[in-house]
This record gives sequence, C-alpha cells and structure tokens, in this order.
Amino acid sequence: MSDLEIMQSDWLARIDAAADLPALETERVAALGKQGAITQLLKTLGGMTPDERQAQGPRIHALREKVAEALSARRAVLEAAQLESKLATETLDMTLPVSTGPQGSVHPVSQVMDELAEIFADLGFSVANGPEIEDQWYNFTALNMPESHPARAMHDTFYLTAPEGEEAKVLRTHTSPVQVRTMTSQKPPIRIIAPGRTYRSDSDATHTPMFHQVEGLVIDRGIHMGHLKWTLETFLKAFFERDDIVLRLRPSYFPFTEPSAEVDVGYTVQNGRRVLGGSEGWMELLGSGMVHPRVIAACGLDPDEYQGFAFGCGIDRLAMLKYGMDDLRAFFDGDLRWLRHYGFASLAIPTLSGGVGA
Ligand code: 2NL
Repeated sequence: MSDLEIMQSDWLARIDAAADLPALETERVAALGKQGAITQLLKTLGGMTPDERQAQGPRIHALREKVAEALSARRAVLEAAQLESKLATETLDMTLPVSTGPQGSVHPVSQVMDELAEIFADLGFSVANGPEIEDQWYNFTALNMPESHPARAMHDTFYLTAPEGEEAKVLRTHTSPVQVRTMTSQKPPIRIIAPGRTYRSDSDATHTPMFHQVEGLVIDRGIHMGHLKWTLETFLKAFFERDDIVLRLRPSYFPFTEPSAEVDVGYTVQNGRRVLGGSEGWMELLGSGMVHPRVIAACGLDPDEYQGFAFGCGIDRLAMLKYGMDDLRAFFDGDLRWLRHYGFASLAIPTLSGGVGA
C-alpha cells in the first residue's frame, strides 16, 4: 500500500470511530482544517516539479475527496442517532395516571355566594355586580352620606390618590354603590342582590381589610317592612336549612334607610355550641331598613311613587355560621388542609341546592 493509501484508511477508520458529533468535528479539523494533515499535504503540491504535481495532484485530491465524503456520511449517521435518542427521551406515556398532587376546591365564600344566588333567584332576584374602585358619589353621597357626614369617617375608607383637580376614588366600603348604579340605570320593579368584595382599613381577629358582603334591594310601589321581614325569614330558612329560624328586628340607624332595623336570629345551645334556630339567645346577623326617600330621590326616582327595602350582611360571617368555622383570618390563608377539614372536598361542585331545593 502506498503512503497515501495508508493515510486514507487511517483517516477513514478514525472517522468511523468518532462516537459523537463533537468527536467527528475534531477529526474534521485535524484532517481538513487550516492546519489539518490533508490541507498540509495539498500545500506540498506547490513545491513539486510539474511532473510530480501531475502524478501526485489527482491522488492527493482524491484522498481529500474520500475523507470529506466519509466525514459527511458519518455526520448523517450521528445526527440521525442524536434525533432518535431525543425522540426516545421526550416520549410521553399517555397511559400514565394523572397527577394526584394537591388539588384545590371551592372556597366557602364562593360556595355561599352560589347558594345566595340560587336562593334569591327563586324569590325573583337577580345578581348585580359593579366596580370595586368607586366614585365617592356612588359609595357615599347618593346614600345620604354627604361629605360632612360622620359615617364617612366611621367607614375607615381606603382613598386612592387622585390626579390633580379630580376627586379621589375609594375602594368601596360596602356593595351599596352597586345598588345605586342599578337604581340609576334600571326602571322599577328592582329586585337584586349585590354580593362582592368590600374594603375597610380595619384588621383584627374579627376584621380583615377585605371582606365579602351581600346586600339586597327591592324597589317597587307599595313596598313595606312586612316584605322585608318575610324575605329575610324565607332566605335564612333556606340558607340554614331549618324551618325554626326566628327573627327579631331591633330599631337601629343607617344613613341610607329609614326606619332601620338590625336583624337578630335566634339560636339554641346544643353540646355547648350555638346552633341557629329556636330563641334561647339572639345573635345579630343583618342590617336592614326601608330605603331612605333621599336615596330614592338621589337615584332619580320619585320617593312618593316608589318605596323599597334593603339589607346587608357579611358573607364571611354567613359562611362561618353555616360551616362552623371560627377564625375569619383562615378564610384568606389559602390552606388546603383548612378547606378539607371543614369538608370542602377537592373538585366539589357547588350545589346550589344547599337551601331551597332541600
Ligand atoms: C350591614 C348593614 C345595610 C343597606 C345595607 C342599602 C342600599 C341601598 C339603599 C339603602 Cl342602595 N340601603 N343597603 C341597608 C341597610 C343595612 O347593611 O350591617 N351590613 C353589613
């Protein structure tokens, strides 16, 4: 075998032995790179006599050609192998079971909101929503709480920074502005509940700066407090799934209702726990009253023609009472163990039947 033939079989063996693409690249540089052995060999042609060049030239070029062919053939093989192994490791086994990791569930507040919507739907109410960032007019002024009114200070309001020359907006302190928006945009008869987030700068064991409230509003001709009491009684019996719910209305004061009444619900003590129903004791649950004529007028309706009742209560409190939870702060911790402890199973479907249907 000539030197060139030995060199060729040597290079072809090395190329065949390259185990991966980086190793093959090393061989390519060693053979055909600027300083590569075959490149150097080609350079020797310049120093040969014309006869030598005529004899050696084609042989060296043929060697270079063979080595280049071997390199690209090996490259194709290695690239295909690399793709194969990538496809193999990225395979998804569609027959594997789905993850059984932690799973969430419906939050008691959402559950109660759904129950409220269902119970009141049966009574002819629809659900109204509105913005959480509110104009002071909707949150206060229209509700018979002018700027000078002490109740404005009592609400521990969060005020937002306003652009120069504009009135500051507020985080709504109750859901009443939703009802004001409904009254200013719809004609009576109006029957709505407005559930949602509300905000007050207040934080301790029984208060969180964000809490959930539901308010109800009925506006029509000839509405009186009898309608209010029947509606609340029917709602509470359905919600707590008991027929022996007893209400007690106590005179109270809210700027937006006249007269106003606080609503207590009777309870009995069973195994040391207070259970709603009966009348061994009373707990305060709702605020209510006949919509103040000034509120009706502020919303563009004639108070001599239209009357209404309204009520409000905390949804978090309703949930605590119904599901026996005693720490308000746990509501906003997002702890799945807490949900499971109180029987909120993962993927529980909020039945709307809690009250009415049962
Ligand atoms: C409470 C008391 C109440 C209302 C809310 C209301 C709304 C309009 C007009 C008149 Cl638009 N009243 N809402 C009335 C009485 C009481 O809530 O203790 N909430 C937690």
